[in-house]
Amino acid sequence: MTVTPKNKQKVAQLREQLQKAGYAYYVLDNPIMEDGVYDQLYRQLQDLEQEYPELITPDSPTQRVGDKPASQFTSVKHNIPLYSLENAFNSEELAKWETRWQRQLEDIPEFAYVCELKIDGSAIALTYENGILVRGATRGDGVTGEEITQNIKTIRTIPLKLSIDHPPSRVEVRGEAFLPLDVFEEINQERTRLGETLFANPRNAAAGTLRQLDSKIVAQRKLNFFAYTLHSDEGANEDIKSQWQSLELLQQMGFLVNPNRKLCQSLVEVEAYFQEWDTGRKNLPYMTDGVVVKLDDYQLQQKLGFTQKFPRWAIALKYPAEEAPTIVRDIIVNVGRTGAVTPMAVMQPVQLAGTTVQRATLHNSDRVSELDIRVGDTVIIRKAGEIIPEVVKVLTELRPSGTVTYQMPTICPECNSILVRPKNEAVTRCVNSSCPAILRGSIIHWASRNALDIRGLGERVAILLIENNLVQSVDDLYSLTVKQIANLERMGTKSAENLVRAIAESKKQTYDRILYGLGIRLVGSVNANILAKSFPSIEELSQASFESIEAVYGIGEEIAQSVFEWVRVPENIALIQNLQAAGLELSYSMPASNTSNQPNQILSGKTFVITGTLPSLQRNEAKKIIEQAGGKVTGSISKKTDYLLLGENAGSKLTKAEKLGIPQLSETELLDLIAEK
Ligand code: 1X8
Repeated sequence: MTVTPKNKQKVAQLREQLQKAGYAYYVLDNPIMEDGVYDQLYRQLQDLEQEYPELITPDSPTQRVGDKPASQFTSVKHNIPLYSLENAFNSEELAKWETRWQRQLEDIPEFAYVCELKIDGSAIALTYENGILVRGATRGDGVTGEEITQNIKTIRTIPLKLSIDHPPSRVEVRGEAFLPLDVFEEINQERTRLGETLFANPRNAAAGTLRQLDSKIVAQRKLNFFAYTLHSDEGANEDIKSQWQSLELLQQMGFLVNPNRKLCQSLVEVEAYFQEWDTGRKNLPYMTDGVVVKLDDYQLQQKLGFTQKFPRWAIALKYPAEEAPTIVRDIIVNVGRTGAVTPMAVMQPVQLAGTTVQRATLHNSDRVSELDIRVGDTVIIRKAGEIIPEVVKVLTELRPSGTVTYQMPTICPECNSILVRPKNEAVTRCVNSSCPAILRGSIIHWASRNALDIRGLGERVAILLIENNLVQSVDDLYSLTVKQIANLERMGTKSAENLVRAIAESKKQTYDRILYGLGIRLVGSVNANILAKSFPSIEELSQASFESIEAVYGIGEEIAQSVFEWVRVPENIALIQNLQAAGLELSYSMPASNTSNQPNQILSGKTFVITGTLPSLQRNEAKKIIEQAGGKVTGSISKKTDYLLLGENAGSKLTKAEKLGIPQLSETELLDLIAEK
């Protein structure tokens, strides 16, 4: 078939639309197109390209994932070497650096420093010719790297085509490819399950991912990229005279540039930035290990040049290592919500990255044998991905005499059933589905921050609820009453009210969080989000074919299998029905949906008046809760008032309500009413 001008134009239009939508979604984090529309346009483009392969260009959005895995990578020499950075670990070292570069110069000009976050990833170099990405390479040893263009194209924040009008004939863009922390953790969880060695940090995980031969696997890993260096052909960008300007140009070109940069006039300001981000970094979804300080002015950079190893005009100011030695007091096992038995070291408490740490994961029995960790050992522990501490090393030279090799238990410490270790899995499991540890783990997971986020429902309370037979499954949480909880050990009315309220509030959580909370094997929060977007209701997900789940970008075969099986288990089907009956919405509601579709409209048509000080709720909170349950709150008592919500020190409203015979409700009664449906 010959290409008609119409088809050619259509292909160009589709590419432009998809490119814009992708940029808005991935770089700006501000979508402009519905996912379904994107998918349809993408398919149209794919179909046209299949029909007219001569129209395929390397910058087409369809070319982000390659057809077949590479058999090996070829090495490439970098046009300009990639230097590493000199490190400074404190203010003195930073000050020394400033003195050093200033001594190089006859006279010191006015200058500024650009501060950027140092990303714990893997440096890569991208080459664009006439605005088109032609090559991506790893840093390698700085002089020679590996060509990984196909893998790099899977990173959605790397433009396949620069979005500026007259791109220089050749530009090289450098930056850091990195894995978001949640993805890093999911990869390690998966590796634990498969008995593979774990990535020690997101940097290793990113580097390992970039060197995957199969770009389909790379695409699933959701690498991201921050651009931070721009080199263009001699004279091509004369307007760019500084690092700060180059970051702005990179942004215009369509790259993701880290927004947390700062132009500083002195080391005092640099240190303030460093301190600010020592706290701030804990809230970032990616790992940083310091701050990069660069002299802003290109002329000054050029004057200073490079040593054998480093640029003289830049330095990395690093955060202290997050590793510490301590002594193992005991080795125990923890049974998780999947029944997986995780060995843990209980240690002499130690300060690590600002928190006191007492337990560290040993991952699985293979890891225990590999480390040969014993009670009494001195070990090095580290916060992996800044979240779960792990034992990285045993200092055997410090081992006291008389220690014995640790043996994993053969029966479940919680229910005494025999533990199993499936062939070709590294994980030991308790397979008794009524093991209290599994229920406890499911409840804790359900209430966790990225799931339903129920404050006050942690391990202690989960255990209490289970031991008192109040909860046999997560859906039972939604029928708990203040009275039931208040009777439990160390609870009291106040905490019970808070908990019932938090549980009721959690009904409003979005579908993707609920999906994550269900704890389907291999479905972490990232995958739950993808699944929820692709199948915007649990019904759609339940009815989806295995193939259609697997076809979702980012969802691999094993995950698809796990989901496909989960939605077919009768207990799970019942769980979903019970959750829906409790008022949870397992779908994305349409923005225009009317209130009659909303869950739990128990107060529908009822008018409330609030008076006095409520024991735990603010007035506006109470109002919100009533309104969310379909009720209305007015300011004064009349014959139309259905209930008076009564707090302490009520005044004339109470008198009037009594006169009119209007029923009164306490905060507790209100919350119970809502919780009971
Ligand atoms: C390494 C890194 C740099 C930056 C951020 N993260 C890194 N890991 C940056 O400049 N924003 S620069 C750099 C290097 O030159 N080796």
